[in-house]
Amino acid sequence: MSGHHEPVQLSPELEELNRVRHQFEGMMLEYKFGIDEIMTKLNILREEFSHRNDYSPIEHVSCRLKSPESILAKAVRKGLEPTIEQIVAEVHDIAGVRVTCSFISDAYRVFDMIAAQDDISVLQVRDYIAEPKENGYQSLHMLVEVPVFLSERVHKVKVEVQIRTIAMDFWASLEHKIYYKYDGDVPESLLAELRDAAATASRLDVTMERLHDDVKALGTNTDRYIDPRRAGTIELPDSLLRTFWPQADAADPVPALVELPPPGRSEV
Ligand code: 0O2
Repeated sequence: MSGHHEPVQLSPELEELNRVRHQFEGMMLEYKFGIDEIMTKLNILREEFSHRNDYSPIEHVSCRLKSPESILAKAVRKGLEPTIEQIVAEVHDIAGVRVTCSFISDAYRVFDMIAAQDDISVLQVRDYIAEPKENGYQSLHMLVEVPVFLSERVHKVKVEVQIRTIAMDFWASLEHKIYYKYDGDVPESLLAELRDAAATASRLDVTMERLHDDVKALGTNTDRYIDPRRAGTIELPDSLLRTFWPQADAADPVPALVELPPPGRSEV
């Protein structure tokens, strides 16, 4: 028996199918690289804020690559020719990164930090926070282009970054589920409730931001976390200790009647 196999002769149709598959997979890989670049940038910002022990405007970051089925569905919806070139040119949210922030001002802060990076070009901005959609949807969308350094060329990849508050994200996730559950044909009563809920979420965002600003103005640090490795060396301000010791506020605090053990002996 010989170890050599005759090369398998594929039908022209199968060969074409393989060629398109390879091209499509290559395209998806490039979008994945684009996501990787943006995720790295956001994670660097987040870690830098956490290192400074500062308040971070970034609460959470997630990403998704649109599935081939959804890409095709969008291409059909937009009346595109089913070619990779058309898809790349016209479907802008194949690579998606979502940033969740606590407050509306943080969303704009994150936007500015991304837009200010030298290697990023902002291609399009849709500010659904300033101008919510009819259904109540709020979010700040920026379509950016980021260079990806491949072995033989630099490829610029489009990534849609959606920046929103926790309340906006909560609303959008539920609305998205409902929309798909009803296959886009959501009953009017439910749509009205969703609009109401969006208005409530928006009011919550405004109130939370105002409260946060008020607390900031008091100079109270509400954003400090303790690294468990430093638990033994936590700085305990007197004012904080006094709240655990009500007598300390009394005019004549009760002296501690504890007999100290002689030096060198420790009791368990
Ligand atoms: P999925 O499943 O999240 O991927 P464009 O082709 O970019 O000119 P498009 O796609 O309407 O027009 O752009 P837009 O408005 O920037 O929306 C892109 C994405 O934003 C959507 O992608 C959603 O993720 C989100 N989005 C926009 N409007 C709504 C909305 O009313 N409700 C919710 N929940 N999300 C919204 P996909 O492909 O629609 O969905």
